[in-house]
Amino acid sequence: VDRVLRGRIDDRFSTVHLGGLNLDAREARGVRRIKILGCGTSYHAGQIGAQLIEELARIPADAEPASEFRYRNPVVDPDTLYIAVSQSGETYDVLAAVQELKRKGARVLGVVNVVGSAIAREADGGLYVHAGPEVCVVSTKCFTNTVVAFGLLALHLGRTRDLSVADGKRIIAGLRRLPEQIADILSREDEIEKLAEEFTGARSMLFIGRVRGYPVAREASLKLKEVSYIHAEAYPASELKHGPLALIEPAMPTVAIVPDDDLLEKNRAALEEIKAREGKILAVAHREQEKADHTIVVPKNEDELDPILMGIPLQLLAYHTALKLGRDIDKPRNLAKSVTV
Ligand code: F1P
Repeated sequence: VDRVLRGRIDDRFSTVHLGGLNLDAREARGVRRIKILGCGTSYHAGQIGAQLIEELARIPADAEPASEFRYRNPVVDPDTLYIAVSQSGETYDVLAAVQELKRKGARVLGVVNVVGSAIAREADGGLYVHAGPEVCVVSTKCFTNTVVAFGLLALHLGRTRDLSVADGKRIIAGLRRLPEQIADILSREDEIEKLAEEFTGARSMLFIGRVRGYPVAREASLKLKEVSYIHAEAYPASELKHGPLALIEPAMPTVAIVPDDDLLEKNRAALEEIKAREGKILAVAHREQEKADHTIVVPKNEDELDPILMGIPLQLLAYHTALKLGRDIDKPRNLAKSVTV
C-alpha cells in the first residue's frame, strides 16, 4: 500500500498526481459515466472502486465481469470512461473486452499490476497498482492495492468535480493511515488462525455485507472458495429476507461485515435475524458485536475507506482455514495464474 501511495499525494492542495493516467482535468469533467470491467478478484475490487467513484466524485459508476460484458453486445457510449482491472494484465476476457471497446472507439484506462502486460499496453492510459509479484495464484495484496488505487482515482476525479477540499484532505489523511492500520490487522494473525479452526468443519458458509460491505463479502467468499474449497455464498445483507434466511441453521456459519457507519443498526438487525435461527456468526466490525459469536475488530478509517481494511482479516481466515484443511494454498486446484482462454 505504501508503494501505491508513494509520490502520488500532494498534501498541500489535497490532490493526487496520477502520471500515466492520460486523462486531464477537462476530460475528467466530461466523463458522464464509468464502467469498470474485471474478472474474479479484480471484478470485486472494481465494485468497491465504482462505489468510491460514486461517493467521492459523484460520477455514476458500476462494475461488471468482463467475461459477461464481452458476450452481450453492450452499448458502447462515447461519454463513458471504461476501466479494465487486472492483476496479471493478461486475463483474456478482460483483454478481449478492451480490444472490442477500442475497436468501437471507446476510451479505456487500465488498473493493472504487471507493468507492460497486454492489458496495460492496449489501454489508453491508467494506473499501475505496484503490489509487487503475486507469488501465489490467488490474488490478495493486489486486491488491496487495486482498491487503494481506485481511492486515488476517485479522489482525483472528485477534485475535478464535486469533492470539496475538506473532503479531499479527510480522504488523503485516511489513505495515509492505511499502512499502519493494515500492519495492526496483520499483527493479529494468531487470533484469526485460532478462529479458522471453527470453520474447517463447515460444508457451506454465508457472507453478508451491505453497500460498502457487500463487495467485501463477495471477495471474502471467493477467497474461501478458491483456497479451501468450502462452498461459500455472498449476499447483500438486505437480501437475506428475500430468500437466503431459509438456509440459516447452526451448521451454516455466517460471516458479516458490520462497519461503524450509518448502516450499523440495519446490519445489527440482520445479525439478530440470523441469531434467532441459531446461526453462528463471525462479525468483522469496528467494535465487538453482541449478537456475534466472534468479532474480529479492525481499526476504523474514513467510512469510504473501510472496505479496504475489512477484507484483510478474511483473506487471512481463508488462508488459515485452507492450511488447516491441508490445501495447496499457493496452487489451488483448477485455478490458473492468468486465465488466458
Ligand atoms: C483474475 C482472476 C483472479 C484469480 C485467479 C484467476 O485475474 O480471476 O482474480 O485470483 O488468479 O484470475 P487478473 O485479471 O486479476 O490477473
